Amino acid sequence: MSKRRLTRQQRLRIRESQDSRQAQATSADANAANAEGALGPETSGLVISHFGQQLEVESLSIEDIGAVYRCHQRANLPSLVAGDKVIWQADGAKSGVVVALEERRNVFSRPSSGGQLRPVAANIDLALVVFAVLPEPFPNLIDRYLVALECLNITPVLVLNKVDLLDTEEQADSPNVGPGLEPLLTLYADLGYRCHRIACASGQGISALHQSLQDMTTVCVGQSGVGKSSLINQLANSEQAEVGNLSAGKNKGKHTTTTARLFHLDNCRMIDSPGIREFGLWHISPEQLFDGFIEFGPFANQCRFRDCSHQQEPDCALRQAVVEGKVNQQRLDSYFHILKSLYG
Ligand SMILES: Nc1nc2c(ncn2[C@@H]2O[C@H](COP(=O)(O)OP(=O)(O)O)[C@@H](O)[C@H]2O)c(=O)[nH]1
Ligand SMILES: [Mg+2]
Ligand SMILES: [Zn+2]
Repeated sequence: MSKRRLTRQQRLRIRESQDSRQAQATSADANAANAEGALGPETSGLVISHFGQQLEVESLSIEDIGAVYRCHQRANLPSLVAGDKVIWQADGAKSGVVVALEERRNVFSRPSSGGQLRPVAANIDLALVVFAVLPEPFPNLIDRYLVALECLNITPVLVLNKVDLLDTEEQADSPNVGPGLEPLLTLYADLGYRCHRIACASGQGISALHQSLQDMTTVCVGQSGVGKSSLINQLANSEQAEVGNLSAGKNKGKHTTTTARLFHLDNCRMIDSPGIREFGLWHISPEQLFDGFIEFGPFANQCRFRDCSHQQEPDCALRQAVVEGKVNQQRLDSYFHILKSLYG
C-alpha cells in the first residue's frame, strides 16, 4: 500500500478549514464524536515522540495549539518520528488517530541493532554532534555522524561538552582525559565546521550555543553519557518541568534510550535522541562516504588512475594532499577505517 501524501487541494482545504473548524476539535466535540464512533475534523499536528505503538502529537491548530494528544497511526503510514508534520483526527479528549504524513524535508535515520535503518527525527535544520571530555569519544564516531549528516544535507555543529573536566584535578590524575580533544576540535573548525566548547555543569558556552540555534529545529546526537539531555535541560528555561522529568528518568532511560523527543525551547526546537555506541553507515555508498569527507572533494578526480583507491597507487592526489598538509592524515585514516568496516 502506498503511503498517503497530501494533495495540494487537501492542504488548501485544511488551511481554509483551520479557523472555522478546528474549534470543533476541542474536547467537548471530540467526546461527542467519540461517543458516536466518529472522528473529529482533520487537524494539523507535530509529532513529539514515538514509543511503542503510541505517538505523542501536538496540536498545531489555533484553538488548542500545543495540546498533546496520544495517537495511533493508520497502518498505511510509514514509521513516524519526532519532527514529523501530520494530519490527525481526535477520537477522544486526549487521543486521536494520525491519518496522513506531510512531506518530509529530510529524515535523520540510524541503523538499528537488527540492521534496519530506523528514522529518528524529521524536518531537521541543524544537528549538534555532541561529544565530551568523558566518556572519551569512540574513534571515528564523529566522522561517521558527519558523513551521515553531509549525505542528508543537514548542517552539523560540533559540541564538546564537559570542558569543566579539563581544568580539574581529575585531569592530573588521569592524563588520558582531555589531551587530543582540543586539536580534534581545531581540526574540524579548520574544515569549516562550527564548533562549541561547553559545560552543562557550569553553564559555560551555553548562551552562545543557544543563540546559534534560533528559529531552528535541531537534533542532538552523540554517544550515551556525553550530556545531550543535560544540554537540553540547560537550554530549556521555559519548560523545565518536562525536561526535569526527562532528566530524572534519563539514567534508567525511559524515553531517552528508546526514542527521540522534541522539546520547545526559547526560540528553537530541539530533538533529543537516544545515545548509541556505534553509528553504522552501511546504507551509504563508497561515493557518498568519500563526499562525506568534505575536504577530499577538490582531489576527487585528480589522481593518475581513475579508479585510484588512494592507497598504493603512484601519483595519488589525495595522498599528495596529505603530504602537502591540505588533508589531515587522521581524516584519511578515518575514511579508510570506515570504508573497511563497510566494504571489507
Ligand atoms: N562534569 C560534567 N558533567 C556533566 C556535564 N554535562 C553532563 N554531565 C553529566 O554527564 C552524565 C550524562 O549526562 P546526560 O545528559 O544523561 O547524557 P546523555 O546520555 O548524552 O543524554 C550525567 O551524569 C551528567 O550530570 C558537564 O558539563 N560537566
Ligand atoms: Mg540522554
Ligand atoms: Zn588517489
